[in-house]
Amino acid sequence: MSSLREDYLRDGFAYARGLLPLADLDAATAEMNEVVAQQSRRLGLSVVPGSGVEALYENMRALHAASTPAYLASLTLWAKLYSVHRLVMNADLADVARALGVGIPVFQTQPVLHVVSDLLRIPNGYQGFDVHQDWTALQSGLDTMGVWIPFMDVDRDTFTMDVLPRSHLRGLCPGAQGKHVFVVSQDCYREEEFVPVELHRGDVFLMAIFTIHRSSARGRPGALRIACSARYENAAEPTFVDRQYPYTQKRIVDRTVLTPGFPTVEQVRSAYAAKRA
Ligand SMILES: O=C(O)CCC(=O)C(=O)O
Repeated sequence: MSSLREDYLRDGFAYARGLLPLADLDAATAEMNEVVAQQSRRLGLSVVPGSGVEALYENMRALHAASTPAYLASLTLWAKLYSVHRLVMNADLADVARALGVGIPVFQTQPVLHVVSDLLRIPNGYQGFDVHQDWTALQSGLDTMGVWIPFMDVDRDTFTMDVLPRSHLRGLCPGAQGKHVFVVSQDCYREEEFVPVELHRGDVFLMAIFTIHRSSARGRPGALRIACSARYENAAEPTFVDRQYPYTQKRIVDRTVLTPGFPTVEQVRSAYAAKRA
C-alpha cells in the first residue's frame, strides 16, 4: 500500500492491480447485456445469447442500428445498476481510498459509463473526452480521487484514457468550457507528456481530481472499450468543510406525468400477480 500511496501522491495516479473480483465484473456485464437485450426484444430484434462482453457488443450493435433512443436509454440505465454501483463501492477499493487520504468517502455523483467504439458512434454524441481535469465538475474536496474501472483489458490500441504524470500539482489549469468538459488550454501541457493507461479486467485506475487526462482516439477498427468512472470525495477535506460541503450536480425531479394514463389498476395488480406465478 505504501508504494501505491507514494505513486499516487507523486504522479497523481496509481494502479490498483487485480483489486476487483472478476465475478463482480461478470455480474455487471451480464446485467448491462440484459438491459440492452430487453430493449432489443421489445423492438422484435434477435438477441445473441450469452452474458459476456462479446454477446454484449453484438447486442449493443444491433440495438444501436435499430433505435438510437433505446440504445442511449439502455446506456443511461447502466450507470444506475446495483451491480455497477457494487464495483465502485467495493470494500477493498474504499480501503484504498482511505489509505490514499480520502478520510470520509462521500459520493455526490453517480458512476459514469464510458463506451468507445467506431461501430457505436452517435452523431454529435460521446466518443470520449477532450483534455480536462475533473475538478470543475465537482469542486468539493481538493483530494477527491477518481476511480476508473474497465470492463475489458485495455491496451494502447483500445481507446485508452491518457494521463499526464504529476499534472495534479499544476493545480487548476486555465481553459474553456466545452460540450462535455472544461477543456484545458493547450499552453498547459505538451502532447508527448501523455501516457496511456493500460489495464486488465479487475484492475482499478486511481486518479487525483486535478490530474490532466483525456480519451485517446487511438483504437483498432472494431475495438470496444467500456469503462466506468466514479469519484471518491472526501467529506473531511478542510476546504470542503470550510466551504460548507458545496456540490455542483443538482438533483431535479420531473414531476410531470411521463406516460399519460399509466399505470392502470390492472397493470399494477398483474405486476404483483406475475411474481406469485
Ligand atoms: O473513459 C474515458 O475515456 C474518459 C474518462 C474521463 O475522462 C473521466 O472519467 O473523467
